[in-house]
Amino acid sequence: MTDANETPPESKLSRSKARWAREGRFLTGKIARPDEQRLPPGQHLTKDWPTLDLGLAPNISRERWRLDVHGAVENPIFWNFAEFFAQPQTQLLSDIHCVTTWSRYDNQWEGLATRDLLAACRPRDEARFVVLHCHDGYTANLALEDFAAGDALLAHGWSGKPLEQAHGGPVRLVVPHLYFWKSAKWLRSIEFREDDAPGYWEVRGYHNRGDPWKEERYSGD
Ligand SMILES: Nc1nc2c(c(=O)[nH]1)N[C@H]1C(S)=C(S)[C@@H](COP(=O)(O)O)O[C@H]1N2
Ligand SMILES: [Mo]
Repeated sequence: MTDANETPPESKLSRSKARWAREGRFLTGKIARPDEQRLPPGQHLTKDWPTLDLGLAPNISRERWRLDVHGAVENPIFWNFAEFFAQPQTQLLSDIHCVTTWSRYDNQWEGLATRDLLAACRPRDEARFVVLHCHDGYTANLALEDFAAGDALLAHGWSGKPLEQAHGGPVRLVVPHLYFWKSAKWLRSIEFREDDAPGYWEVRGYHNRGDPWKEERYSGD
């Protein structure tokens, strides 16, 4: 496991993905609306579920896992898995859209809705951004409104089973309306901030928001 304060690793895939951002790979130049078209522009459907990450796949048991919620909140949280599991449970069905062009429909998630987390930690008025910190050193940033979307959750279950380590278990974020790189795996802490702080891909040429229907793949778009 990498200490999350170290510089996260580069890999063959992360170098390719940084190059794709410079080249504007996969861009179709089309815009679509989610109520008119289920598959965003430039995406293709897959039935299996690829794994994409920096290649570390940290092994954190439910026993060792903790969630640290801090920053601009009235009520900082430090939960173990049992305390996290005792929070209100939500089941949601949603589609995945990865910026490398695969999409996967009808993923069945179970966990804590981000709205319920917000009710528990109570962001202060000045909080406008959220940064997710992960056990492999990965980070992702979101506007508070995107984090608070009604279908966003901290997932511990997938298809009725515990979320697999390869897909970010014990707990990952799922934000279905943005490209999947925002959905941080192996979640360790959640930081609420006044100012934005671009994450791992956002400082490597990827779009700060990442709306798949607007094809917000790269920051140079
Ligand atoms: N901690 C962490 N979260 C991460 C990543 C990562 O490298 N580390 N990769 C992101 C990217 S680019 C994608 S596409 C999805 C992939 O999730 P999956 O492997 O479950 O398909 O996780 C996202 N969350
Ligand atoms: Mo990705």
